[in-house]
Amino acid sequence: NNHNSLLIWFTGLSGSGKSTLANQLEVHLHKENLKTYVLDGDNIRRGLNTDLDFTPEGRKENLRRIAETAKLFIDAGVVTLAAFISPLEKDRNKIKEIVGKDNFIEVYVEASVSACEERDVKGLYQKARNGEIKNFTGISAPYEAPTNPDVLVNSEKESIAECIQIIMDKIKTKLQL
Ligand code: GGZ
Repeated sequence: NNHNSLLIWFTGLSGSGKSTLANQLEVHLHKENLKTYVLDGDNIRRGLNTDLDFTPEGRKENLRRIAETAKLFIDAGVVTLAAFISPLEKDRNKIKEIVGKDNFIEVYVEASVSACEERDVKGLYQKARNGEIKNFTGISAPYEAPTNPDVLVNSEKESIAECIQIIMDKIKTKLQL
């Protein structure tokens, strides 16, 4: 396929730092003259996937469509960064199947529920505790941590800069930069 393209898939709880890392990584990738695009809840769940909810079926279809979309971006030669909770192992396996293992890096952004809840940037954890939001990952819906991710970063223990460094090393190896 296109040897300068790749899907970097971030999985982790709401508020773990997936989108922050994806957005900062773009800057580093641009310095390597790579074309990039970030797919996240803001541009996908509000557009293509507005019809989908957070039930297990809704998430499964959300992630399937994202994987198919990412595949097109990869075909177009774009380093694609996808930041979605993607809580279930079987759904993540399906993504790898759709995109193909060769073009794929799975990054697990580890952070405990208590740390994410303490940050609660959007107030969603509080709403989940109140019962205003149902099926909330980490509170009332499961998160299955990846057992063998390509990259593991811990946003509680490591700074953003350290996480970026770890992920960039992996990308550079994969793209032979
Ligand atoms: C989890 C939810 C929920 C529920 C709304 N559970 O921190 P955010 O706000 O910006 O990111 C979360 C986003 C998760 O959507 P994903 O497409 O990444 O999820 S999945 O991969 O599981 O399909 C959160 C917000 O949507 N949000 N309701 N019930 N997160």
